[in-house]
Amino acid sequence: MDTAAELVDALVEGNRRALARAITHVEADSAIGREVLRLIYPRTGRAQTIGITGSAGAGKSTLVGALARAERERGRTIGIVAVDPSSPFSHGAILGDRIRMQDLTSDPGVFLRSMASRGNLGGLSETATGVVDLMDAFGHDIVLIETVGAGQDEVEVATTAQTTVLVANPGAGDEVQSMKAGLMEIAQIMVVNKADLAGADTAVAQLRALLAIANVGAWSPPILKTIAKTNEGISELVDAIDEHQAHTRSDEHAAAERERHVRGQIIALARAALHREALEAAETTGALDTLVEEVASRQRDPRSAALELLDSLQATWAASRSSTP
Ligand SMILES: Nc1nc2c(ncn2[C@@H]2O[C@H](COP(=O)(O)OP(=O)(O)OP(=O)(O)O)[C@@H](O)[C@H]2O)c(=O)[nH]1
Ligand SMILES: [Mg+2]
Repeated sequence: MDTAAELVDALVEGNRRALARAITHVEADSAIGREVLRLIYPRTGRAQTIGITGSAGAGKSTLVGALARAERERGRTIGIVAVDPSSPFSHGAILGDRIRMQDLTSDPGVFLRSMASRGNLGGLSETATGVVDLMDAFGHDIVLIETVGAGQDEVEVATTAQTTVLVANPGAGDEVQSMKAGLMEIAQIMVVNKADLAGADTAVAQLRALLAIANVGAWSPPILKTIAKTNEGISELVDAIDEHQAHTRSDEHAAAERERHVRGQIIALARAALHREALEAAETTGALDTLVEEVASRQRDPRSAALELLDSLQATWAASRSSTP
């Protein structure tokens, strides 16, 4: 399994070692990893891809674990991608996730992979989207992606899934209030988790009010209450996900949904690539250093320096892209 083609052959046969290896290549952004992604893309699109996003501690991992168990009960296989927040608590979070998902990791129908968002210079979307494609091509029925909806990057990762589930909590009134209508528009399903705590119905009502002014399309997002810790509402959540998936695949909406999904992916990947390539080029050409001096000495304003940087990097980008097939 040393060439991309060999890895792909083994992976689509359901070889877990090949999947693990391919993921490692994609994370390293190696030439083999890129080739694998190119080769497997035509074999993707079968899995339900589901993004789970929301603020830190909302219960996303608990929900992912509960969802995974419920999906297993329905006889479906699952790939899980957990994007670890780059917070000081990240090690604790990963450890917590391991414990919450321990029983799942011994199940051959489940493949779990955590990845760090820290140190991923604009590469998080690229890596996570690639790993989702690998899990899809491997033959998983469901691919779950957990990200903290903190930064643009994380939100984008979640929204490159076909179905995005936004997780909120009761009592977090301010949080719900501050959820801009824009954030509502990325979600196809809203969940108020920790519904065992006071204020769940208020949170639902607040979300409903926000939804009323949000610009949603043909699909009207349901708002569900869950207690992930005790599996309450999970079966309803699986049903809602299935309904949205049926909607995205229905004759009437499939073309528009596919376009929405792919458009989100292309924009996320372009933004990530732009970010990464710009920073790399700025480092290697020294263009940034010159501008830093000019701005620091007030010979130039930062905004025009940023535009100048983009201009000067265009040629470098074109050259670097044409040299990597
Ligand atoms: N009361 C209550 N607590 C819950 C529920 N679901 C999860 N929790 C608790 O909330 C805490 C955070 O849960 P996680 O699943 O780690 O949350 P998370 O959103 O994945 O957290 P990060 O990945 O660190 O952002 C844990 O102590 C869970 O036991 C619930 O339905 N009710
Ligand atoms: Mg988590």
